[in-house]
Amino acid sequence: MFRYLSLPAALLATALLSNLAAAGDVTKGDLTIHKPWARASIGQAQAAAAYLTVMNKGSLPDRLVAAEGDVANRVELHTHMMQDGVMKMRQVDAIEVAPGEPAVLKPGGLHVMLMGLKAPLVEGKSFPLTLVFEKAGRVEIEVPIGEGTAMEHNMDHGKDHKHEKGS
Ligand SMILES: [Cu+2]
Repeated sequence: MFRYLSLPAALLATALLSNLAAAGDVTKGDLTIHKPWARASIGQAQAAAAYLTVMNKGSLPDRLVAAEGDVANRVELHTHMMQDGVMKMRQVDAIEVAPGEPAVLKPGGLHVMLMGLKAPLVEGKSFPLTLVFEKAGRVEIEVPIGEGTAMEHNMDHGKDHKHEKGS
């Protein structure tokens, strides 16, 4: 049983490792910015969000204190939190990046908020963003647009292979 399962597990591990070295990752000092992405904006939407993971290989904590970019009039660090039973977004002063504890910015959680988009975010394109860390300083990244939608789609399929239809 174990041997039967071990091959797919090994393949999955290989896939995860190659994902971790994805093109577009940016490393500065002890920090690696992994898989930045933003969802394509819809119609005349004025706001959007960018997501990414920050990994810290060092021994000291760092903090993401700001994000800057020409893509929008205002770029802020946000989180989601429940308030009176309603999920709301709130600006945060900083996002901690502790050693060995990746800071994950993702839909429904921490994110880089883009308010007042200067142009729609078009799938397949990308935009530059500057992350400002307390210790590592400024890190320039390029944020692909639309990739995350496809990624989530694949993940949904991975969780449910049955595709059962109700009768
Ligand atoms: Cu927000």
